[in-house]
Amino acid sequence: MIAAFVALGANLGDAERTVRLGIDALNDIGETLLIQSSSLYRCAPVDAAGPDYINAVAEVETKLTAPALLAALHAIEQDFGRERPYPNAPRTLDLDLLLYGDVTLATAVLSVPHPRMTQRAFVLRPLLEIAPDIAIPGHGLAAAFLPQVAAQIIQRLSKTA
Ligand code: PH2
Ligand code: MG
Ligand code: MG
Repeated sequence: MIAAFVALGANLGDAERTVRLGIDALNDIGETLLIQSSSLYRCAPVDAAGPDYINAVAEVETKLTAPALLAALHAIEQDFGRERPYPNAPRTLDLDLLLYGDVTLATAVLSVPHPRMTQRAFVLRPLLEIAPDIAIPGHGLAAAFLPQVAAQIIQRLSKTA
């Protein structure tokens, strides 16, 4: 089993409900177990426009390959009515694969670690809530990047599980 971390984000419709249901949906992926999930966070959009986001991070353990896990995440996004009219458009549900064990890979369809994760409070804060000592392959401790994102507006909401 590989430990993987998934970022959830939503800023259309009932985003809190969607992120909670999205976390539940991770447990329905084949050969994959939901291990833990962070609180929900309300976050100003970063490099994007539109309503505030609800963000969270979940840890899963999976027997799937990274591409197969990514395909399962995309299938869940489709179940929630995801449309992609333009890059970073507001979305019902976005599921990003942040970390897949200690694997580093960059292909046309998938890069892990997620290339922008060290620059985003909406990823780092929930990730560090559930995995305070986590290292990002090639980058060192995730916690070391918190000072660089301190100016991003983010508010912790209730615990999800
Ligand atoms: N996702 C983006 C771009 N900007 N900002 C916040 N706060 N949360 C997100 O999930 C997010 C974003 C592209 O995926
Ligand atoms: Mg994203
Ligand atoms: Mg995405």
